[in-house]
Amino acid sequence: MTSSAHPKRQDWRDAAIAAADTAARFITHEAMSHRTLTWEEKSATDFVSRVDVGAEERIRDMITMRIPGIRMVGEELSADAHPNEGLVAIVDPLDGTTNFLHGFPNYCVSICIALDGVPQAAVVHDVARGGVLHATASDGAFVDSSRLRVSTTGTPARALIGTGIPFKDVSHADRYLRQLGRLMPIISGVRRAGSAALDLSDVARGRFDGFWELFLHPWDLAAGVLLVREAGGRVTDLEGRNARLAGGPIVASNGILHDWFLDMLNDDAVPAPNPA
Ligand code: 2AM
Ligand code: CA
Repeated sequence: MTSSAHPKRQDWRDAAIAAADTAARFITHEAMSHRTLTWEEKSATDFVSRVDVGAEERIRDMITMRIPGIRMVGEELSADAHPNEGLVAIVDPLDGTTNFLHGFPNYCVSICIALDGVPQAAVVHDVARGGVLHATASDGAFVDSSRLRVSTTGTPARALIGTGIPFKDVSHADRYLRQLGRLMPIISGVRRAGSAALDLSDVARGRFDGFWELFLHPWDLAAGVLLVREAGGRVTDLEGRNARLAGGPIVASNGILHDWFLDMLNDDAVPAPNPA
């Protein structure tokens, strides 16, 4: 156990798995009537429904009952709470709301338990397709009971890269399109599936060799960061510093491709030679 791993982390993981399961059951039930849901606008392209809120209420009730003294940092009910102080549950009750509202089967529940800014336990429950990904600090990452490992791809031409296209703050669009333009001709493919937590999960399970997005909130990234690290990958900002729970730009990879990936994403850097 490293100094950053807390002895209670497995209890916290079990509480997070149970809370995510409760929320997933609720979301699955509500998915049958997704066409009649009211879309409320958080901004012109960012929506929320009573399903997001109902799922977060269920998670909050279970987590605070099972982990006394914990604070919630939740996308819908406590988004302004600070993710870096004390014992917190960083929660996206429905990551991929736009997908959910369209009946596109790529959405999940994401919960990270962190202590003083260090992730201790993480769960990403893949609601539409099934599967519970979980990790505890220093003990590895798993899907159900199978160990997760990042990919071993070291050749950019074979890399499948996930991304999030800016959808709210389009001031990032030019920078993003330059990044995409440099990567597109030399990698195997780019995918934008609409749930950052599932994108990071796909890096952890070796389906994606990398993932980047220019702005993410704490609840989009917290659980996925621990999954990728515990599966042997790397998660940083665009400068290569460890990704922070407070949010911002994010670059995740299998580790082997990371320095090359950072070079490709930075405007002023000369792309490194092919690492293969
Ligand atoms: P959400 O569904 O929890 O809001 C990063 O792309 C994140 O942005 C996604 O995980 C998703 O989280 C959120 N998001 C909100 N609106 C979006 C949109 N119109 N397209 C893509 N992602 C969106
Ligand atoms: Ca959400």
